[in-house]
Amino acid sequence: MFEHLKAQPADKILALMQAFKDDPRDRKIDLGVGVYKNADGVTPVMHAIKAAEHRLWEEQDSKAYVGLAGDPAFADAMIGLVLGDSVAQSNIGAAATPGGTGACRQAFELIRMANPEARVFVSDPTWPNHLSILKYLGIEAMAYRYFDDETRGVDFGGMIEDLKTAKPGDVVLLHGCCHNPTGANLNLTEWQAVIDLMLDRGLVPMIDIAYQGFGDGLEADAAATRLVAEQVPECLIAASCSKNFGIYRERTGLLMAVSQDAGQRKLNQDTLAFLNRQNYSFPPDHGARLVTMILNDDGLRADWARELEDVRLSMLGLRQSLADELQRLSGSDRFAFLAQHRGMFSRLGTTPDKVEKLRADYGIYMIGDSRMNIAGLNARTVPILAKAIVDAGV
Ligand code: PLP
Ligand code: TYF
Repeated sequence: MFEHLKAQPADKILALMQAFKDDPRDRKIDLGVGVYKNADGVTPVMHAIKAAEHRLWEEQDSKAYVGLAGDPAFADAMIGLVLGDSVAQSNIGAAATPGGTGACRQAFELIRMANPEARVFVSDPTWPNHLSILKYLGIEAMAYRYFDDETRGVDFGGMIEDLKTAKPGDVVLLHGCCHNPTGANLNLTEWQAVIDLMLDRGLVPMIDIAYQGFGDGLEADAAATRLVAEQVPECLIAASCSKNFGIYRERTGLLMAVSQDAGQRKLNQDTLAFLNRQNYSFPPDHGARLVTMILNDDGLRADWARELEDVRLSMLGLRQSLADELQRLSGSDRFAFLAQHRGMFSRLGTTPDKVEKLRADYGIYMIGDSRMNIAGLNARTVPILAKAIVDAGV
């Protein structure tokens, strides 16, 4: 049997992570995988998570199974965080999933079950796992223009033009904030235009929100998702807790199915539970429990929000100093977009050859499409990167 297996394409981001580890050079700089790192290059356990774990250790007296959709208290807390009061809780079916990846996977499965004809429109570029999971599930992915190579902003005209080719029932996958891999985002006026188009054409939005709190703040980063959820008849929202709670390996996420028709909720909820059962029975609980505890406790929540805000501001500071340094060294404003982008990533917008040159000659690791993890920088490495970018002729 095993001899029939075919080698599968590797995840380029994870392959780069390994290449970085294997590089013996001291001066190497890792701007690859999307993991937050502080100025010392450490991905810390957040203070509120430590405190919640401590409390959980003292108070938890059972690890028996919870439920197929996870603990409803986790869903309620996350719905509050992501959607605020934009949609009545009674209109939302939700299930805990292993991370945001699990939420995306379950969302795609639900789409395929509900409408096998549906195609999923994805931004060009998007997070590579979107494409690989869609392909694996046999769902047709259609790219819509998104990144403008000239301005390094959003090609909004191209995006709208491409979305106009979608048929009723097709799904539009949108990044709620902090677009991965580009860092370029729609403003709220543009979001409204996309919503109007989706309403006009009967398209179903799916929002992947994996970086709430990393861009313009917890509330601002959720604004677009809320705008969508309160206006469209139905949508799917895949939320990840990996980044904003720093609990990557705990695999914590939530899939929400929002319907303006409250009568639809039970079927949505039951379907999400069914899909969990088919894939892994019960979703992981540890991270979800910590998140619930933090969001429902005023003290822990304030502590968490403060630390998250420090993380956000540190990345904004790095963006600004990199843009400033590049302005100084290149004598031009052509890198100003770095300070406009939001979230963990920016697409530098250079060729694979230059990306390879930066790796080979300077020990700077970014993804082949020139995506940089801004959190991989610090005050010492910003000038090194800026000089390398200019010297390499980017
Ligand atoms: N969606 C996007 C766009 C991401 O960048 C990520 C990665 O962090 C995820 C989803 C899901 O991450 P995880 O499965 O670790 O929660
Ligand atoms: O884009 C990133 O770097 C993060 C982390 O298969 C990640 O989203 C990378 C690859 C992967 C899962 C998560």
